[in-house]
Amino acid sequence: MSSCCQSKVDAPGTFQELVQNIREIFSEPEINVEKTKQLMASYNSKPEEWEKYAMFDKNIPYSRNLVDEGNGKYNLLALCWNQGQGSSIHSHSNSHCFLKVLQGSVKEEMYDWPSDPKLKTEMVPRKVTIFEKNQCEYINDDIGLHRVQNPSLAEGMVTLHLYTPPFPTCKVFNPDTSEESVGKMVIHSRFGEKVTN
Ligand code: CSS
Ligand code: FE2
Repeated sequence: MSSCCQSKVDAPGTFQELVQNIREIFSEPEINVEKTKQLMASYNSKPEEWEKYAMFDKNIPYSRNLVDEGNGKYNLLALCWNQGQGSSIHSHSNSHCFLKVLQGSVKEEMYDWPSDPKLKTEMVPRKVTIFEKNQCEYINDDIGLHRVQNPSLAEGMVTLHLYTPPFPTCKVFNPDTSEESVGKMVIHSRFGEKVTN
């Protein structure tokens, strides 16, 4: 067949339907990156459908709220970013990372892996992208490293992340020296209930 016949995904009507549809496509043995991206992008974000997970915490840059564990195959998390806050430059521990924008706009800086951390060179982004509400971004360690930020000083940002397989730690990098350390994937709430860490 010469022309492309990409299978279309039906847009989930609600956030709960999105969570359910993700479970369904991850019940298949192969991970289909394009299909997952399309599915996540096709959900039209409505705050009233996911706000029970979106627990902002003024005392930390961003909170990590578990929405679903996907039968141990993936973690689905709603991240709530305070105004102007962001992550460190980080890796994704050989997992797939999908990031869908639920509220606000996301600024992503993408970086190459440091060629030699012993050289202690400053890290300079390879690319800077803004993702708007409902868009879905994908990254893995072969693509590179990134830093995710809420560029707004007025509004909080909410993003939905799917990590498969789930991972407990990642590598974080000092932007001034490219030195590497271990970052822990702390969870602040599970299924809408606060966790006491
Ligand atoms: N890796 C960060 C968010 S950017 S993908 C985290 O999950 O905390
Ligand atoms: Fe990330």
